[in-house]
Amino acid sequence: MRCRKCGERAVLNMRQHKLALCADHFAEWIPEQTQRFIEKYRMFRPEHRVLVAVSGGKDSLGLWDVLIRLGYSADGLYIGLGIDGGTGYSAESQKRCEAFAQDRGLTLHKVDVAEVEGATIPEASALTHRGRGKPCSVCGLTKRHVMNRMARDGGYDALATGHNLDDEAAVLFGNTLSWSVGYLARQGPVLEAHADGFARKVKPFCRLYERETAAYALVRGIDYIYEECPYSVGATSLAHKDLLNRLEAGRPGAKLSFYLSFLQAKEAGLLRTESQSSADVLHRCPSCGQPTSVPEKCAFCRTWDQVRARHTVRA
Ligand code: Q46
Ligand code: ZN
Ligand code: ZN
Repeated sequence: MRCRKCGERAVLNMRQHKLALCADHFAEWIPEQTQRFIEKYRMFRPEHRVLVAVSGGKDSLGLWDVLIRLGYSADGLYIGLGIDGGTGYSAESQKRCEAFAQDRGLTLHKVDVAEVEGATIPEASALTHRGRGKPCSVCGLTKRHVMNRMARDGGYDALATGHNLDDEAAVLFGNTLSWSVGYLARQGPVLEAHADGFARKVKPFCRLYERETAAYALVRGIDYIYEECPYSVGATSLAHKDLLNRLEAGRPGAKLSFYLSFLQAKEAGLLRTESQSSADVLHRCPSCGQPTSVPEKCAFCRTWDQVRARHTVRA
């Protein structure tokens, strides 16, 4: 297989785009595509400040690399979850993020959950009834809260995450299976900061296949953590990814067209009433000040109050 642009040996054949590229041209193509999506979905402009949530994985570090290459002012945010899983997952991922930032002279904000809140994510999960023994529920809640707080307090115009097309298609598939209208209404490349105190969230890689973001990290020589979080094993989203990969194998482009058709349908007005009604009623949490759908403490504050109360009793 030869590169379509220069005839050199291709490193990746993207059947869905009928495009094969060599390492150099592929390393150029990814930022061009990302810039196109940033503009198309009006994610942010050159004068804006962006906060990139980095986990040490290929997607988030790849995204940070692309944004810097495109000339954007982008800082990183690493959230220490205190997950070990026998591989020192959190410690390893933090090292990769720190090394990435240091080598390039970039600013990395770090928030260690155990330091700030008094317990690691697995400890907190064991002390609450959220998520039936799996820490993902407490983890997701905490990450959303910290990302929002850091973006808001740091005066960033947008919070960027490294979600790729495989992630987005799997979430879309799950939400479609259960017809979770509220979640469907909120899914997309941009989640507007519709309420005061909510940061604007953007996903510049949402149209890139996972094999493309992995190949990008490789050709750019980015040192990322290969291991997934140990708790991601057995997640429903992985089963959905597997199903979609089988669809894609038989019909290249199936994943992309599933996602893009959804965005078009949404644009055409599907889900409109629901999205407006669910976004309208927002209160301010009396404890942390973040917007919440209930007229009392938000789920984050209630959960961590419970964790601290039980932690103290046990100690
Ligand atoms: S939610 Fe669950 Fe992830 Fe948190 S505990 Fe790991 S798998 S990191 S995206
Ligand atoms: Zn080439
Ligand atoms: Zn709160």
